[in-house]
Amino acid sequence: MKDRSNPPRHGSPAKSSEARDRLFAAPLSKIEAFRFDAQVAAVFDDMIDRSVPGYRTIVAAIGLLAGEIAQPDGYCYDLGCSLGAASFAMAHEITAPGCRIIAVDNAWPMLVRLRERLRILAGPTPVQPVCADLRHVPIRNASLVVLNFTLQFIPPTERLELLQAVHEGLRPGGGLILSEKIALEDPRQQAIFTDLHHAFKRAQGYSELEISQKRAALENVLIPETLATHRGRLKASGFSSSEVWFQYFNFVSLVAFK
Ligand code: GEK
Repeated sequence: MKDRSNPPRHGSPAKSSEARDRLFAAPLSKIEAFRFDAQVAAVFDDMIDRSVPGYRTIVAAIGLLAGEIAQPDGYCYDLGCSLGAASFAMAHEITAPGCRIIAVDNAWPMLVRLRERLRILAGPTPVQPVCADLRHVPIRNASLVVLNFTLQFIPPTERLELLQAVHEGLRPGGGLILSEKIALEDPRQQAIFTDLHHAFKRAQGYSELEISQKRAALENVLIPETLATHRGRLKASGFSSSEVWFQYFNFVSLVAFK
């Protein structure tokens, strides 16, 4: 058990320094499929904070979970790291000696900004940015793997193979943190949770137009699955246990152990 006497530190810069997400504010004649390009990277902190209920809480808790789970001289992988929020949270909370965080994303504009942040926000555990498709990154000697709202962007037919590779690369007792937007089994619940998520976004200052255009852009790009599907796949990948540690409407985070 680690010493908790130090005050918590969070891996994101102050909210006031962020650019405001207005990417879907004006009417678009054609809605292109959503891509993690330079425009998105420039407003990403604000976009994810105002779109994913509980995002900051999840990121801070990933740091705490990493403090518990990371083993000495092991790697921690942050797959689909974007601007590195989870990596920075882990870097500040891991006390096990000799750890290294491998922060992977295939969006170059995200990695460029992450590298800039590393100069200011680096924590005691080193973070190594890697620009690559996470499906081609070998996972080895890992004590923790984080997929924080990333698996949902991988085609469903490739998800089992990816989780099997993650399981294979984990040391005994290693953990996976999996956060996802989920689909609900019951159509009524699906409708209610969708409405609640949109109400959350309206409360964050997004207009109806922004909400509907972003939703259309994410269609067939972000593919949610039910909690039962995720848990079944974790089991099929070899994980001995999985638990939900966070849920806010249709946004869930699980921790699974090898
Ligand atoms: C956070 N985890 O702030 N290979 C590598 N990266 C990928 C791939 C892939 N095949 N597919 C998508 N990505 C972050 C938030 S965002 C979630 C994760 C969201 C990357 C993509 O470029 C993007 O940066 C990230 O996964 C998803 O804790 O925007 O809802």
